[in-house]
Amino acid sequence: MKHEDRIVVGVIMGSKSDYETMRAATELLDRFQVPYEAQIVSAHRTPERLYDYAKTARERGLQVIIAGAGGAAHLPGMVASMTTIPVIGVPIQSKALQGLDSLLSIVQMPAGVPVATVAIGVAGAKNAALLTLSILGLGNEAWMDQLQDFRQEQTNSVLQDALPTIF
Ligand code: RP5
Repeated sequence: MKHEDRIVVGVIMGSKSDYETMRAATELLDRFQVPYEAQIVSAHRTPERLYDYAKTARERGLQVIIAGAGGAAHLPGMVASMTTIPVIGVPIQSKALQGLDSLLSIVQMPAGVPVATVAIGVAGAKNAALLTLSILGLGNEAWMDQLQDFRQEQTNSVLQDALPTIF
């Protein structure tokens, strides 16, 4: 099933090292056949790339941006400050503080510039992709149906789970 040809989602991350986590998002986008682009955009190491990315996102047709960053995780907030496209922030699990630093950096935005912040690590990356589907699904019934099917499969799988017998 083909929904869209043009790229509608941008997946960005502060470092190549974030990909291990962020691939959980891109794998789900692949599964739902969402056309996306993925690249490294660092708030601190490539600030001009960040500026260009955020400033051109809307005219390039992006509808959602998923931004993963760790530590002093300024990427999602800085992108959100320069575009009105929804930005979903994924806190990467940092080594020093296990991602609590990333979470607080991303979630504590000042009123006026929202970032939809998800959980730390792989769970957050997956949910960022699913939330993206929910947003895109508002304008695309086929994607919303696929998301509904995904949820049903998940429910069925849990209903079939059984615990080991305890003697
Ligand atoms: C952040 O610094 C990145 O998002 C990454 O999570 C963290 C560490 O980056 P590396 O030192 O692994 O490149 O900007």
